[in-house]
Amino acid sequence: MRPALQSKAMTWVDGSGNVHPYGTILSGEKMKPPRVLLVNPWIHDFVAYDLWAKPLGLLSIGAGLKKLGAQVGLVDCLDRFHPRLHEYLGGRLPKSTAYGDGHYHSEPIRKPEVIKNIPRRYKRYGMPPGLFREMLETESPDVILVTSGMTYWYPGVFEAIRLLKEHFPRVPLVLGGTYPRLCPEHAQKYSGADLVYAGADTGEIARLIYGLCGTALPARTAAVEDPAPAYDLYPKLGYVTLRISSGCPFRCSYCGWYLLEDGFRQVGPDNVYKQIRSFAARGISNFAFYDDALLYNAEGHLVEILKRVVRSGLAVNFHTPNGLNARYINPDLARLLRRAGFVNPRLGLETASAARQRSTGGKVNNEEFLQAVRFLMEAGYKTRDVAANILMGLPGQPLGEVKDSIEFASAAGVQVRLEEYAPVAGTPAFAQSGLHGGCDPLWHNNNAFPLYRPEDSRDYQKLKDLARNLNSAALRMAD
Ligand code: B12
Repeated sequence: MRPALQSKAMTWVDGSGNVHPYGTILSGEKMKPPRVLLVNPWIHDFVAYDLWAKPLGLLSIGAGLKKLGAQVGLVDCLDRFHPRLHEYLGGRLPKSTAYGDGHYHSEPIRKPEVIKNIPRRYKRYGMPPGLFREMLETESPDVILVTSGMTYWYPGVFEAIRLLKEHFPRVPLVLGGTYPRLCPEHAQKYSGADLVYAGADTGEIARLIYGLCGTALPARTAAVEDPAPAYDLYPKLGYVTLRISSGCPFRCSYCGWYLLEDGFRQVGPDNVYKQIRSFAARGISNFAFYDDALLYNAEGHLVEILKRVVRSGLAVNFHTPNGLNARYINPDLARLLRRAGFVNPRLGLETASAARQRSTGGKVNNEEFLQAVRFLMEAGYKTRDVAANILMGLPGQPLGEVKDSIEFASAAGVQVRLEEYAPVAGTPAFAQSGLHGGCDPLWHNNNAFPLYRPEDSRDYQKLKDLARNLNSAALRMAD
């Protein structure tokens, strides 16, 4: 796990250009609680879809700061449900599906130089910048916290930082989230933030924020450890995302969770159930789990939560965009998932090659996958409900292997979701991807992959077509 080096080893620059050593910001005497503005920036990408995406880290920080007494505001460029966005765009806003996921508003923008040869349109996903500026008019923060998602979304982060700096030139701006955690040097050098924070310690973040504002930190700092995300900052919620564990017991060669988190921890079942119940009481019926290993130790954790959900008769839907580990699905769990409201379970198969399953970490094998599909079908799921995630473009992976994997998953009677491999800097697979640590993070984009493996790019399309055709055929057969 990386230390939060960028916060400790650096200086920070205030709005007037004065440089301060980091140590000088951690004490303060003012008693007035700070006003904190949280910002979730736009996505700049070839494609983006709101698959139940919420900035959970930023919302947890917001919740902790609120508990300490800070005044916290939020501008979420990706909030598709904001009443002002609907006013601003009128009928031009794409509609959500019945489950709350949906397309963002988007506007074409110029492609960054590095990826200019990718023959696809590049867009800004999220609210129009005009509305962003309007929203800033009513804010007067003492400090601004900007989060970030994927490393290759940094251009949207930079755009937000630029506009925030234009509007609030004297307010210290801190950048955190996945991008600076995986690419701290890049963020430090190019982001324009006054301070780049590359850690995830909510207590340290609270001390940092209070220090930056020159405010004395209240004694009750324990309140900021792992607080439930501040969803109350949203005027309207279409769904809620939950992360009820951190870390993962596996260490797959293509995944970088261990660069971001220490060990494996689960949130107590009672706590999770109460959160679900309280959101359900406020009319939320769609919940997406963000966990890397949702079914691990299910007996002592998820099963307890879901039994309470079923017992209390909550009419809710659960979604698993991150994929479930088939190894842990048994007949009882399959029935419980269905009864509790898991509508479209996704299984993370990734590849059907036994050799690659072993060499990438051994999280699941084909027998376990087939068995899980059988249990899910026996529990009442149909072909259209269940999907298998297949990875395409892993370093050294022949395309024939992807084809075999698509056919294998389809023959098992589920839908196939083809995911392009996204290289995560610092992982063993990244080292084999042909990219180097110092490369522009835009190359981490799964859509940029065909550019550095151009010899394969035509075949990628063929594989996508194959998956689509097999999916339709499977649906026709099932009808
Ligand atoms: C949930 C999740 C998703 C969700 C939603 C992502 C989203 N848009 O929000 C879904 C399932 C959709 C998803 C999809 C993908 N994901 Co994903 N995902 C995750 C996951 C599991 C958790 C992220 C999370 O919410 N963490 C919880 C919060 C609490 O942590 P956090 O946001 O980092 O916040 C903490 C700190 O960063 C800090 N902080 C945050 N903001 C700020 C701000 C300030 C100012 C400060 C001081 C601090 C601070 O404080 C918080 C305190 O704990 C991570 C892995 C992981 N374990 O982190 C991968 C991860 C981010 N995903 C990854 C990948 C590769 C993908 C995909 C490309 C996979 C694929 N090939 O299809 C897709 C594509 C995404 C897309 N185009 O939309 C990679 C990263 C890739 C990259 N280059 O950045 C990760 C690291 C996993 C991996 N494979 O290694 N993902």
